[in-house]
Amino acid sequence: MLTVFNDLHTVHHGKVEMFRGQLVPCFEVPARADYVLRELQERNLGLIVPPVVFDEAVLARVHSQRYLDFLSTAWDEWVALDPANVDRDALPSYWPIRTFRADVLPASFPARMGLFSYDAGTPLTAGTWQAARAGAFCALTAAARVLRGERAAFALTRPPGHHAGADFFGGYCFLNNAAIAAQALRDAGVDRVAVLDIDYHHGNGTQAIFYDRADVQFTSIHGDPHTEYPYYLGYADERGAGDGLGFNRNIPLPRGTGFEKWRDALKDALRGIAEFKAGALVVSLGLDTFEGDPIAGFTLATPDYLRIGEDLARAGLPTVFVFEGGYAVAEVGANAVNVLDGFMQHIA
Ligand code: OKP
Ligand code: ZN
Repeated sequence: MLTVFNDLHTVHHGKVEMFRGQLVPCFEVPARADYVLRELQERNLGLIVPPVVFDEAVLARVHSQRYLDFLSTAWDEWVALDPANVDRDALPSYWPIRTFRADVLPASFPARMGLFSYDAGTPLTAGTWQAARAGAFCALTAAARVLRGERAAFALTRPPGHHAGADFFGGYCFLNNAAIAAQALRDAGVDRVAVLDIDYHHGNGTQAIFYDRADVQFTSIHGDPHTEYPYYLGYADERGAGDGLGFNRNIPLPRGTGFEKWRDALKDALRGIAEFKAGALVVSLGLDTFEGDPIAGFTLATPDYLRIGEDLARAGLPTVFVFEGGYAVAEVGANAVNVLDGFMQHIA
C-alpha cells in the first residue's frame, strides 16, 4: 500500500503530560511512527513517499482561522512569556468552562491556550506546528492519490488528529488529519464520504466537525465514555443534528472487550457504511485497541489486525488510512501493518 510518511513528525516530541496531579512522560512519542515505518519497509508493503506541500488555506476547510493563527504562533508566544520556556513544554492551566465567554480572544497567551484546548495532557512543543502541518499534508496527499485511482493510501504521521476539533486541541491531537482528508475528498467531488474511527478513544473532534452534515458520515467504535477518555462525548445516543441527523454513529464497548465482540461491532459499522453508499472511506487507524496498550482497555491481539484489514477491504471503497493512537510502541508497527497487509491481500 502506498504510504505517505511525515518525516517531520520527530520535531513534535513532548516531554510531559499532566496525569493525576503529576507530570508524567508522554505516551505519544516519535518512536511510534518509526516502528511503523520500519515494519512497512521490512514487509515491503509498497512505496513510501513524502507529503506534497499544500496551500495552508486548505486547513481552514476544517479548522477556524483564529485557531490556525494561534497554533502557528503559539510556540513563539510561549517563549516570549519567559525565555526559560524554551526548555519546557507548553500546557494549558485555565479553561473557559460553562458561564465563561469563548467569543472574546484574550491577549494573554495562557488564556488563549485554554480557550483552544480541552485537556492538560497535550503538550505543545517547538516543532508541534511544523509536524502537525506536514501531517495534515500527508493526509491530503494520501487523499489526492486515492482520487487519482489508488485503491488505498496510508498517511503515516504524528501527532494524531481525531480528538482535534475545528478550534481546539487535546488528546495529543492538533490538526484533524482524518477530517481534513474527508473534506478534501468532498471538495474534489466525492458526494458522500464515510469516516470510520477504530481508535480505542472516541474521535470527538471528527464527530463534532461533521455532526450537522449529511455528506460526511462518522462512525466510531471505542471504549465506553462513561469510564474511558474523552468521557464527555461518544455515547450511542449521539446521532447527528439538523441535516446531519442519522449520519453519526457511536458504538461504545465496555473496557475489557475482546476481538470477537469488537469484530461484531466492526461488521455492524460496515453495514451502516454500506447503507450510506459512500464514494470513499477514511479510516482513523488507532492501534490502541491492542491488549498490551498502556493507556487503553480492549484486548485485541496482533493477528486480529489482519482480520480487520480484510473486513475493511470487503467494504470495497477507495480508502485513506490515517494513523492515530497506539502506545504499545514495540508492537504498534506489526499491528498497524497487519491492518494494511490484510487489506491489500483482500482487495477485489
Ligand atoms: C489519544 B488517541 C493517559 C490518560 C489519557 C489522553 C489519551 C489520548 C488518546 N495518561 N490521556 O485517541 O490515541
Ligand atoms: Zn486512542
